[in-house]
Amino acid sequence: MYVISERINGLFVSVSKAIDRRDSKWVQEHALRQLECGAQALDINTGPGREDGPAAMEWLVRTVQDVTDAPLCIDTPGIKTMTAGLSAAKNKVIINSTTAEKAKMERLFPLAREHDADVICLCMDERGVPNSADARAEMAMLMITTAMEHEVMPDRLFLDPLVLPAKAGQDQGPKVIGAVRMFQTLNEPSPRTVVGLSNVSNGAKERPLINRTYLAMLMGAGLSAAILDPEDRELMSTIKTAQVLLNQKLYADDFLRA
Ligand code: THG
Repeated sequence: MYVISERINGLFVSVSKAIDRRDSKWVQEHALRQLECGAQALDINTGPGREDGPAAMEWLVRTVQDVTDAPLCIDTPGIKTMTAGLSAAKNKVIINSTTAEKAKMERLFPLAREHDADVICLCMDERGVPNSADARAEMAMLMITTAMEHEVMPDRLFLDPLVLPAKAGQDQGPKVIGAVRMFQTLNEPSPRTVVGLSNVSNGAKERPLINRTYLAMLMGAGLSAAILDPEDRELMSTIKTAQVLLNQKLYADDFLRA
């Protein structure tokens, strides 16, 4: 299970304020703490509605890179902000994300080639999010074939079925799990899969419980990566436990500490 920390994200007010005052120390301490908690990569997102998006992204990428060589998952829908982040990056990068919109793919796959980046392919287009596992798999296949036309091979992709809040549409929960299963049949070897886990509990009570329960289910369906909060200790324990139960890690009586 590849753990990408969700918490360098301007959605969080404390992060947004740290970006505003260009507080390197605050950002660096948080990045290091997330890595100590077990994150293997960091999602980097300057947050919504910023006029200084590209400049803020460039600063954020440089600031984080000054203290770690961990891969950065550059998270923005804006092409200018994405380009600024990629140009500043010297660490390994993951483009987060392209959608199945033709115009986005035509811009982002060439950028991935230019910067030797992996790409998250989000199941969404101008008509919105597909409403079934099948429709998500069909859209994922379109992104795989379009990537290949741009010489971005399937092993550079992460397919994201797009997790939606359970509170807004409970029927989407099993559809996303089904999509994760289907994605793995779309190529040989199986393409990697990723989700933004915390979306599922948006607006709900008991957020950590919902997040860790859903992650265990998704791992059972073969999920390979997740953007999540590594500072949630019970969530990280759930990952280790699921890895033991899925025979991905060796059992020992003290597997949680090991
Ligand atoms: N797929 C991909 N990338 C993504 C997502 C995805 N990036 C963004 C998001 N979804 C994953 N990251 C988050 C980060 C924060 C929250 C949810 C998902 C979150 N934040 C609190 C909120 O909005 O209520 C912030 C509240 C606070 O300030 O504490 O829930 O699906 N590829």
